[in-house]
Amino acid sequence: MTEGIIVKGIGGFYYVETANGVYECKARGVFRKEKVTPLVGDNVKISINEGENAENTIEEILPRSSFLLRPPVANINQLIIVVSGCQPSPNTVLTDRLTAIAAKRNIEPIIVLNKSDLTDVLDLYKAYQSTGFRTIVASGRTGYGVDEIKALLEGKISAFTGNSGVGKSTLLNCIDPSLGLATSEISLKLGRGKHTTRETTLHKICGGYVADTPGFASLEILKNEIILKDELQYLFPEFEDYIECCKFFPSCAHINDRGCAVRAAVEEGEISESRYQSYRTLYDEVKDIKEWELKK
Ligand SMILES: Nc1nc2c(ncn2[C@@H]2O[C@H](COP(=O)(O)OP(=O)(O)OP(=O)(O)O)[C@@H](O)[C@H]2O)c(=O)[nH]1
Ligand SMILES: [Mg+2]
Ligand SMILES: [Zn+2]
Repeated sequence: MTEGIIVKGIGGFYYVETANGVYECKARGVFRKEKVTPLVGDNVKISINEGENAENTIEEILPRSSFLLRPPVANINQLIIVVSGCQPSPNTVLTDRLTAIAAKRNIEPIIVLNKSDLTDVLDLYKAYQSTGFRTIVASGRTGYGVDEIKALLEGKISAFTGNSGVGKSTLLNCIDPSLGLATSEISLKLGRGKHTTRETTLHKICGGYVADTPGFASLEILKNEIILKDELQYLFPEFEDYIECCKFFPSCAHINDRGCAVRAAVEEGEISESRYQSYRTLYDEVKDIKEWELKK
């Protein structure tokens, strides 16, 4: 058996990169029965069958260090969340949902504020800088900030994510022009991208692996990653210094004013108002989910 990494999956076929090249494979039927879907980024064992019409098979998926359902990738160390200052306008709730999911899965979120040539991204920069997440101002048009992104890729497996049209593929083309990824103008009338990238593909560049992924639709709701209400606060790292100072700790949900240190920090500008509003939106979504409802 040969070991490799899944770099692409399309219509039931998986493309597995091995030391001897890329093999087109099918997954063993047993994965479907066990409800396991091979993911881009999975390390797998495959059997190679020579000859015409012979099929190569993924026999085993090796243990994952992490995985995400949206974007669908396994074993990434970094989630590079691309936000555009305008066209399409930034969606802070989506961004903050992604940072929370990444934090929960022990994946480092990195915020890239793109299209800085079109608009001032200073307010966004301040909001994310104060979270402690690495925040990079960039432009896929001028190349600004691209070296800073490039420097983070070596030795890592990263995935670019964000709304359709924010410029993920454009930035990747700037990082490595030989990728030649398809990009397209956003629809100015609707103010959103055209879903140009259709599948998740892992590229070996800059001494690491980087996945380009299909963008989210602007109104798409990402609810398939379940977070419990008590853990949500800990997925906002900038809340950490305040949580235990709340008068009703540990039962303060940071929604009501009474003696809440997190709310006081928002009032004083120590915590970004927009991050706090995202926390409230997410809290509203998860407050009725019970631990026993969590699917493994
Ligand atoms: N002005 C400006 N335009 C940009 C920038 N980055 C990307 N664009 C443009 O934005 C449009 C969308 O870029 P894509 O790279 O296709 O966006 P994407 O995030 O890959 O979109 P999907 O594949 O649909 O998810 C293209 O017309 C790009 O030229 C930027 O920094 N500045
Ligand atoms: Mg794209
Ligand atoms: Zn509180």
